[in-house]
Amino acid sequence: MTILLATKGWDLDRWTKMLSSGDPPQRVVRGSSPADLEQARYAVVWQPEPGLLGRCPRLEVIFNMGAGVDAILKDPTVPTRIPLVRIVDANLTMRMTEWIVMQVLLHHRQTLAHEDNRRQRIWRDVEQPAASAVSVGILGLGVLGQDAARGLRAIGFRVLGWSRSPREVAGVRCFHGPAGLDAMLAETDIAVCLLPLTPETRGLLDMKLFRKLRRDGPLGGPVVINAGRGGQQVERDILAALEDGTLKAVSLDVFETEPLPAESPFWDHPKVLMTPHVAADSEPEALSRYVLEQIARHQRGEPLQNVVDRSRGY
Ligand code: NDP
Ligand code: OXD
Repeated sequence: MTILLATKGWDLDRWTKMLSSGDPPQRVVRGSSPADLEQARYAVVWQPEPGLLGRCPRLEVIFNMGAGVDAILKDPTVPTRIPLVRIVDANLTMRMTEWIVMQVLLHHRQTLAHEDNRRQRIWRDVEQPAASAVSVGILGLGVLGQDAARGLRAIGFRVLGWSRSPREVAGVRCFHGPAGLDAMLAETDIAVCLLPLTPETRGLLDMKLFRKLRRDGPLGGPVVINAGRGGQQVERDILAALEDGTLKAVSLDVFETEPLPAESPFWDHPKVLMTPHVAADSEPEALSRYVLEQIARHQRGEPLQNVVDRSRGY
């Protein structure tokens, strides 16, 4: 069987080697010639060129090499009759939890204030609340949100979580739906976004939402952390909220435009911690193994796992 590999900006030789090493061995093609596309039965993609998947007449499964599938769903030429499988992988999940816990702790332990003092050679204590006094509200209680909640609970934070449908997660106060969001925000000191990008979540992180966060919490102002997608944040509102004190600080891993343009004010903003969309990577070895296992299931006639529900958009 032939796998079409189309992963923007990745080490294609390494991926080709791993994907072709399955049992039985799979043939990997990387081009976009009509002959390659004609043969492809499986596609392994990350942000593929728009129109590419629509030109593969014999495709049986699309594997998206990330957890979020927004880049594929926005291409109207991708055939909807073909199952779209996303990544759910312990390696990726663990990395995201590390990043979220790290960012929450950086704000909780007043790192920006200490860095500011350090630059001015000021030796000063900054008041430190206990983790149990700080509420972290996670927007998105899926695979990643639930694992991040577990990590934050282990340190002692109060954890709240919000989803579309009702959820029960041990140690987490759960909210759902539009009404649930306001109730959660009113108690949230640090809001963490781990939502998929859908029409409902686009632009959700705006001034209106920031104003609903708890104002009298122990950190001296609310904090927003976004590792979902840049399309969920209104960047001019983030900058205005940092300016007028609606937000104390933010951590951003994702941006409206990626790579972040050189002229963006985020690069050197004193209230911003940022990383270049690297909150959770997954090792090519782990992802290739996952794809090959799923292909084997498909060839044995067993159901694929983690198939995206296109009607929900995630
Ligand atoms: P899941 O599909 O497992 O979980 C998504 C969660 O979001 C669910 O709890 C879902 O609710 C909730 N949700 C979706 N729409 C809404 C809505 N309109 N209102 C309220 N809740 C909503 O996804 P993952 O946890 O695996 O991944 C989440 C996202 O993280 C990805 O889509 C991707 O955008 C981002 N990501 C970013 C990475 C990075 O490096 N920055 C790496 C990996 C992922 P319900 O439970 O009811 O279905
Ligand atoms: C993902 C990502 O969706 O890395 O997995 O952004």
